[in-house]
Amino acid sequence: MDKDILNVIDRFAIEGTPIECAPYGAGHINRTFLVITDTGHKYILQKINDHVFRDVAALMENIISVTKFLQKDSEPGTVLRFIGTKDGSSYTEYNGEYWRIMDYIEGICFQVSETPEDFYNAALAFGDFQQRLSGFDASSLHETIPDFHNTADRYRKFHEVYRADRMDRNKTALAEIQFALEREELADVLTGQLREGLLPLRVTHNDTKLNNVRFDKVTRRPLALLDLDTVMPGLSLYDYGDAVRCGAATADEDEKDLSKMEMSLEMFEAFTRGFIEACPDLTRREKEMMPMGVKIIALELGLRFLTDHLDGDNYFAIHREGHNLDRARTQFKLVSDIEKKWDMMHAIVAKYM
Ligand code: GN1
Ligand code: MG
Repeated sequence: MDKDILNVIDRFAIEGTPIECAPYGAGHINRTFLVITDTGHKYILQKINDHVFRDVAALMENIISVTKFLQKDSEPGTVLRFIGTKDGSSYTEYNGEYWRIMDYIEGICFQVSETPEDFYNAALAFGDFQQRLSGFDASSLHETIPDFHNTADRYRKFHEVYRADRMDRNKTALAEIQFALEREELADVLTGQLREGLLPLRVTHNDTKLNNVRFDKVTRRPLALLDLDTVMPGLSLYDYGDAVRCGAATADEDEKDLSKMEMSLEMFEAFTRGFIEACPDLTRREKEMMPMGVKIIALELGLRFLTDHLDGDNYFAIHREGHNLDRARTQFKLVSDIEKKWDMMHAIVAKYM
């Protein structure tokens, strides 16, 4: 095992001595390892990406206060539990890098939903998270990534990168740039309604991908939500929209064969039903805007991938040339399919109003 990593682990009050430490998971942002100790305990060790999360102390404060709040009336093992350092901090700085450790939660994650039933169960988990945090003071949270789901601001950054064309890559993505520009008027649809008080500000998870839900291997019921890094004040539609964008999609986020990428209405319905059921707090307007939530989040993520491609891949880790462009294309294909199925999506939501 790497000596520096052992030194880092040694600072935390874990049980046993580490005997194994291996890269783990499919995240794009932090570096994640599974650590096993001689007493059989399993932990997740993460190096926090402080390029993305500029204020690590604020990030950890958010996570600790939300997990403590949720732990109050939860079964053990259903809310992330962070292991403090021996001197009582929730993270440690080592050679200018930031590290934290949490309990490993046994179970499985899905990259793509296998059945509508699984996806309905995921919706119950995300809806329940939303519902339970309606009693939490959103204003006490730090905005760890300012303007994270502010689509208009994502467009502003896109225009900046596109105008500069520093990497000379605009020419590789003309159709995608056109696609994004044609839909720019959508950018402020949800944030505008928030400003006017038509949509409520809530505590949101902000990264509600299916693979951030831990499921029980046997019962396939949701156990816990993972990756609370982006817990911030936000809109329920961002959480709902991102979950559907990811879990109702029929292909992986970086699928190159665009014909495989569609939005499954069956999955859309399963998630919508579960989310509305688990979160009775949702207002009529929030429900009416559900299809818009999915569309805007898919558009926004496609735009983020596209911007990162044009800018030289500084944000999302890539594993092949053009990876972020492929990801952008796949999201935009999903947006097109949502546009085709627009009326059907509204008809489905109406069934559960
Ligand atoms: C990033 O690293 P991961 O997979 O948890 C990103 C999300 C994107 C997602 C797309 C902090 O999440 O916003 O939806 O990639 N997280 C951050 O796969 O930017
Ligand atoms: Mg994640």
